[in-house]
Amino acid sequence: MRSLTIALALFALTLLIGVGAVVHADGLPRPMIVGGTDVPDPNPYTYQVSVGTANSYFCGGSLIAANWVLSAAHCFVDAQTGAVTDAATLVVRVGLRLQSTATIDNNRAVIQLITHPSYDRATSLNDIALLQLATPASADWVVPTADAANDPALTVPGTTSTATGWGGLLGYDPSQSEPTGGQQYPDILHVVQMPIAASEICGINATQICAGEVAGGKDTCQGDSGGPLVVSNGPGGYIQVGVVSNGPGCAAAGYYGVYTRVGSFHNWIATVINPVTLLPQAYLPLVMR
Ligand code: 4AZ
Repeated sequence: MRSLTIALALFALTLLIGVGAVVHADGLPRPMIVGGTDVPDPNPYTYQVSVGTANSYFCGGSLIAANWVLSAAHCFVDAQTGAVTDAATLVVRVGLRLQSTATIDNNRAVIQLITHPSYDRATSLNDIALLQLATPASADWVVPTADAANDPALTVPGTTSTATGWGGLLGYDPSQSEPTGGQQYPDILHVVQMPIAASEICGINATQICAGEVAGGKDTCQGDSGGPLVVSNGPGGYIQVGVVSNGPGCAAAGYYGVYTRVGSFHNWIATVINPVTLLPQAYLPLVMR
């Protein structure tokens, strides 16, 4: 009887902790990513990585090959000076669900950081970067990426898109630089689903995507940058269509999150990851008669 009571208490506790909204000291539930939920265990978003330094994280990314991570250029380029982060200072964490359970096994050193050569700090255009890992992650964790051919059908306005990250949980208005009382960051990876919005509504460039609810409440936010925006790719699968880039405030009504359109950069990604090896040319002797 007692063991059943304990088992029930543990079950109730698991429900409280494991399901969606975290109840805070003031007794009020708070939204997550903004407006999302904790990812389940096991984590279905195996492609999600955390990008940071030895003891912190500041951005997300995705495994697009066992040893290549797709992320955002603005994660690595100083907004004032344009200086690019030294790849040697970076640590990518793979196979992570809880930041607090990260061990040395999750860590990957970065041997190459390539920010897009046309990344523009003023306009946020071409906000995309690639990181080559010193040791590969599991090939099973990789997410396929959109290309120029399939991108239009995958990103039709109204399509449900999914974003994941350990970024800020609290939305705020574009007139603010952060939520009143400060931002809160989760230990558990969060996920949110939002419709892709029409480009004309957001006033974005053709190489960007915007997503979110017109009423607000669901969005990516600071710390989610560089992370993936995916859409369904048949049963159980995903395909990455966006990289978290920027947006006015977070989850405010009438505003949308802005994502780098992955399909627009497929050729750049392909050339960086798989450079064409130029074979030495063989010339036939010119025979004069
Ligand atoms: C950022 O600064 C950022 N609401 C990321 C996403 C969004 C806004 C800002 C989208 O990293």
